Amino acid sequence: MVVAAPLDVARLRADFPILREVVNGHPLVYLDSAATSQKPDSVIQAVSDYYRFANANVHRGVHALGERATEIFEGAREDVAHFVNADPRGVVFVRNTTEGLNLVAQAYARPRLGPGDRIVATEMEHHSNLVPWQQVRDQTGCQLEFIKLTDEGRLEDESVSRLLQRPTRLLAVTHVSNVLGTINPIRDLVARAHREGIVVCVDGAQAVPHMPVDLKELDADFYSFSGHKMLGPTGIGVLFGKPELLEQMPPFLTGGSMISVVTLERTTWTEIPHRFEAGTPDIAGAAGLRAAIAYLTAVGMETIQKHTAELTDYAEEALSEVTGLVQYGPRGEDRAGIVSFNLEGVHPHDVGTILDREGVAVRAGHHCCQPLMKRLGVAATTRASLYLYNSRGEVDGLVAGLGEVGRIFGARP
Ligand code: 7TS
Repeated sequence: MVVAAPLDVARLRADFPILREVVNGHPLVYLDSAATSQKPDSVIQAVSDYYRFANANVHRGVHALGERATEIFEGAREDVAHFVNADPRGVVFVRNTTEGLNLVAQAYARPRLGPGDRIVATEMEHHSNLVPWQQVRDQTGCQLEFIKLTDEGRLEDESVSRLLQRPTRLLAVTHVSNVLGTINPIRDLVARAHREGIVVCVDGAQAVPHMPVDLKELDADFYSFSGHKMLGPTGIGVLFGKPELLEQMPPFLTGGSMISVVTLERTTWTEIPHRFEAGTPDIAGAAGLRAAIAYLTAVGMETIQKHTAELTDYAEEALSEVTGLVQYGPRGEDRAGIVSFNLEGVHPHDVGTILDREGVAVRAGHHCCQPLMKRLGVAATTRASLYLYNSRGEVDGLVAGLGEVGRIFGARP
């Protein structure tokens, strides 16, 4: 087992220029990395260098800049493949997790499913891994059912067993919940699904940034994630699909860059993964994503996971001391760096607004998980999400800010 070295947070924070911002008179405490992460200088520099020294379109120029741009873009594909231990032929560049999941829904599920088939998702899905499947249900007449949650916020095993059998054809499940922090047992779910011939599509948006992910080991058929949540720029994301499945799929979007031969009558598709990358891609984004992967790799994903886990334990402990505070999500090893809570009698938007006045950035709302809010019996939660650049001092800042909320609302003595 790899023993992760402790993180030197103070040193690492110097790499993130935005963390030096002062917000409403206070040093910024950024606890919203689940929405989007901040970017180190090296990523910002890589994007800028691309435009300064390599800007050209990919896969077409015979000139030097075209070659540089293509090298950056295809190099990014290799780096992504290496980072998540996947075959680069299965790495499709998309805009974000959402687009990757829509691609699977429309190019894999829609042509294959019909009345009598079933898609299974879970009650904890982000809307991005829920609405695309409702669309497929409406387009094909298949059924859509949901794995229930336990009160701790884990997948209910009885529900998993009942639904992971015929007529289920596809399981759509998140690796890590963006509200509860639950880490789902993907490897086990995939094994159970595959025994029944069920294809598995995983939403990896909150997993790849925070823990080592090995796609060969997980064996999921599709796996989608976003660059912007893992220190990379906005506008670039990844859909991994097993090459043998991608080979059988029609394109999702059509146009330039994804064709083999075009006549006025018809078109043949080019090979994977380019078949799924119509139009000029986000080359600058790919340059930034490479730098983000280099940064994460240099720090070490085990180290990042361990740091966040320790900080999460610290936050849970500190928050449990706050009067009238209710926390959601499981406690234990299967928990990522996300802490959702409510303060009795105070709307999360008010909590978020008062915390912002103190320089503390959290997210308040339904977090694009309205069905999960219904399951929890709340309209919204406040969520603090932790990452490699966060410190115990910042968690203390959150707790102090909540003290201020309590004073304003009279919830504390
Ligand atoms: N899936 C999960 C689990 C997510 O947390 C998010 C974004 C997405 C999908 C969509 O990612 P995108 O890059 O395509 O937008 N989650 C959040 C959040 O929790 N707060 O803001 C965005």
